Amino acid sequence: MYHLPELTYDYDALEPYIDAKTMEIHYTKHHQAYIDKLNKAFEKYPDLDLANKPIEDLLRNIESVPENIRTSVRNNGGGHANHSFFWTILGKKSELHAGPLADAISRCSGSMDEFKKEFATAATDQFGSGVAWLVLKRDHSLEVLTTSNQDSPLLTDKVPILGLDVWEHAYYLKYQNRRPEYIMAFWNVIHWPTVEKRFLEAINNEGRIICFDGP
Ligand code: MN3
Repeated sequence: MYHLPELTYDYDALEPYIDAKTMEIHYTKHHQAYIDKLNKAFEKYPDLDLANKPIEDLLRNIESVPENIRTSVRNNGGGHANHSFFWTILGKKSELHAGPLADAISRCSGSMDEFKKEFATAATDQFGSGVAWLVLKRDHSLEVLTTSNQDSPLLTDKVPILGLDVWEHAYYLKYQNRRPEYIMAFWNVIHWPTVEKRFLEAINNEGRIICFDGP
């Protein structure tokens, strides 16, 4: 059985940028619903013991999941993985200090400000529900992209470094239709030490970073 991961901060910790009510509903209702549906799908294949495998592994190897529940694992498993990731990169305002990630972002996007613009544009332009990402690709390039619905970058062998949920359920209570305001607020609640840790793990603490325009 999959379960909700523990939140390491209170629902109101991200106020005023992300309000407590949204956090509570998002975590206890939306995220829980993905988990419930995923567990339900796994019940069809008790012998495969899918619920004891890391969701990241199932998404990376989605073709290994029985076809009958593959769409459910893609959607609900993606929802579980994406939300579990999202909670960890949020926190009280922090700065990205000089270091490997700051260097890579500056080199690949031109500057931190250019990166923020690129990310915000992608998040704003995502049509309908989805998630905006900074990912590390297998060739060690960094890329800003969006996925639709609850598709995980892991489905296409990309490692999430930073992500922003742009489903309306993530912002509608406070921002209604003003998604760009929510995206601007996001920069105030990123826990950069965790983002940098994700990045360093993804490059095995030593990998060379190239930019998608070439190094
Ligand atoms: Mn969500």
